[in-house]
Amino acid sequence: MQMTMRWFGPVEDKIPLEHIRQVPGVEGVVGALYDVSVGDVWPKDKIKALADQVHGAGLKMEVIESVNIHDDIKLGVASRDQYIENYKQTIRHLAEISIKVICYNFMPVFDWMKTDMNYVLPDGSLTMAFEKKDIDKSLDEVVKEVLENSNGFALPGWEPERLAKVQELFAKYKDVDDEKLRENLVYFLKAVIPVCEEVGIKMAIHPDDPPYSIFGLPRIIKNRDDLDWLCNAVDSEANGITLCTGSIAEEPANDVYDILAEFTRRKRIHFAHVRNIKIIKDKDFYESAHLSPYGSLDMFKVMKALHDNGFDGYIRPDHGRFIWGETGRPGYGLYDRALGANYLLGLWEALEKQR
Ligand code: DNO
Ligand code: MN
Repeated sequence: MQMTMRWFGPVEDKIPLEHIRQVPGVEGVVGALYDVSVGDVWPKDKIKALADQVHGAGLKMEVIESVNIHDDIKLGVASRDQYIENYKQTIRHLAEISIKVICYNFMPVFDWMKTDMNYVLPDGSLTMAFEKKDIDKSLDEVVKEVLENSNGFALPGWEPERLAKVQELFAKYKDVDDEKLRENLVYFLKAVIPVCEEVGIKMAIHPDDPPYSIFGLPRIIKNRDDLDWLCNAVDSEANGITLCTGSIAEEPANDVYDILAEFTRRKRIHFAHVRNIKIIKDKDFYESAHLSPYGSLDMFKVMKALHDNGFDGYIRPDHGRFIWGETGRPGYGLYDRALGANYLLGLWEALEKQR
């Protein structure tokens, strides 16, 4: 198991690598290039420069989050073949600098959805929350609010240039239902997985966040059966999962511990995002501190499901609240992620010693 933290690079992240290096037990960062447009090949020299910088700070970088998928691939239009060729080239470039896992997602139009980026908890800390009443508004209104409330940061998967055309994007998806989206994912995986096998990289899909349809968009990575379908669709270890406990738990019907156990056993969880969420009511929730008593998940059971089934991948505390006066990119407070990482490492140490 390798504990990591996400780092948004020298321009986008105000947290210096030197500070991440001081978090006990954190061995590496999960990185990405943020100045390459979705769909373009990631240039080798840029990846190398990023890796050199991370290594220079005494940290590893073996996971990329995310190499995002161009909408044309999700839509299944003719131009997808060129974008898939580009993706394969990016995989080859990443393998050359020893990347082992690529996290990606297959959510149409936008990545994760939260309705409140600065939700105030009783102890005065700030977190992200999702309340259904806030997405019952018009699409334009919701998108505008998310972009305005992101504290001036470009959120992952929420590129303002792309979302400026959100209505056009939605129109393109009008004939894409779950079945079609599944076909398009399989088409993509059949093309890239052989390259991954050849160069020793594993793909790891992030579940839909939230794991149910919003704004009528198709959603295909929501629960145990979807993950089972994914694994069987292209039966290769290189076709794997980023198991995000928070995302999966946003659907209260999902049994997170069973899902963790099953897919760890099947050797498909290459990367784990471990965070806790607190269900407020129905499916409304906020992202709580990591400790079990603060959220709806039992984090001991989460870590035990990974541990007892032989988890040997990368892990990171997914999100962190803002505490101790820190501000910045919503969801990525350093202090709370550091506390989370150390809590998870503590649980892991206990599990190891009890073996
Ligand atoms: C939120 C993250 C997601 C995740 C992507 C993976 O902060 O968990 O943005 O990186 O969905 O492709
Ligand atoms: Mn996640």
